[in-house]
Amino acid sequence: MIDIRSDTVTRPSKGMYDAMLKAELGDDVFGEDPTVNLLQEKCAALTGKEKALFVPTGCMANQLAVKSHTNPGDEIICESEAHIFNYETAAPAVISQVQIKTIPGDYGEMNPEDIRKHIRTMEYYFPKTSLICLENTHNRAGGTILSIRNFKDINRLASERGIKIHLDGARIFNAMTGTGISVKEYASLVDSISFCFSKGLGCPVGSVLCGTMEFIQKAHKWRKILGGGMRQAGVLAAAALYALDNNIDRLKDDHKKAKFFAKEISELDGININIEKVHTNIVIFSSGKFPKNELIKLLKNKGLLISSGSYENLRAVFHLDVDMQDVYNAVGIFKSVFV
Ligand code: TLP
Repeated sequence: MIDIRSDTVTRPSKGMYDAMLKAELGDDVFGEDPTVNLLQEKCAALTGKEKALFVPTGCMANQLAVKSHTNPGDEIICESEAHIFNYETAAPAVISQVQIKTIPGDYGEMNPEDIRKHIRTMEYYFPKTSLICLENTHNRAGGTILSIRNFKDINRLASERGIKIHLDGARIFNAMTGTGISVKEYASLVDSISFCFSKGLGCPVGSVLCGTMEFIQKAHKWRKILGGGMRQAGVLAAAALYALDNNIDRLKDDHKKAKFFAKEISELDGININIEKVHTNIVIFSSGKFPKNELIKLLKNKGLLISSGSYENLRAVFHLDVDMQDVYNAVGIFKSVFV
């Protein structure tokens, strides 16, 4: 089976397993796991933030950020297709008791003027706008990269209005690979940033949240409240350290696979895809020829797993466990279904 449902489906490589086996461990709830501590120091340095916190999932990282930046009754601004709004089971309402104002973007990018219009004024009956959340790369928009100009404009607006910015950088290394802009530069334009080890970087588990000392102290407490205190988590942090050293440079190969795949399937009858917007490892498309669930089934019967994207869209995601031969085979399977 060729599995391009997500870049979350990868298994640890031999080198990663070896690193996990060799990890020095301690109890991280006591702050005594040397491998977790090293990973957190590295991530803080990498993002230029004061401190970092290792967490089990990208969802937890995002939700700790929302919780630590806001008070109950606040409003936060997200792009309409953001992961935080669509795929995190209304956690901002449940955990942080905030409401979300969504703003439709252009391939994930919110227009700063639209944001400006939606920042609440001081009337007592309005909620307080306390946080803007960005997502780079943007998953549901198709792994698109937000422009650095957009970051700068939103950063200027947020600073003028005393609003914090959190960046869901689950795939920030894909953005860096696509643009050459460092993670540190992206991070310098936001108050907090999270990223995932369990996506393109190929780890089995793990994400990290970075920000100021004070912010991470709050997030640390909330991680414990949510039951996310992990003990000998160095076994997972070792995988993450291995990934930082070995699996970033190769992301460019995943982008090549995605572009090749997108170009090939764009030529099939009824496939609707904007190949200009395939910036990284995700390909979003729709099919006029088959209803989405039928196409998923037809491809699965021939040995190819793809996932459902938003609305009528389908999604293919390229990662380190599919090689170029798998991509040729995936294209072949598509062609055989679309004859
Ligand atoms: N994304 C998953 C699904 O939840 C859709 C995927 O297969 O792409 N932020 C972004 C931008 C994400 O894409 C994801 C996961 C997360 C956060 C959450 O990460 P986890 O799954 O570790 O909680």
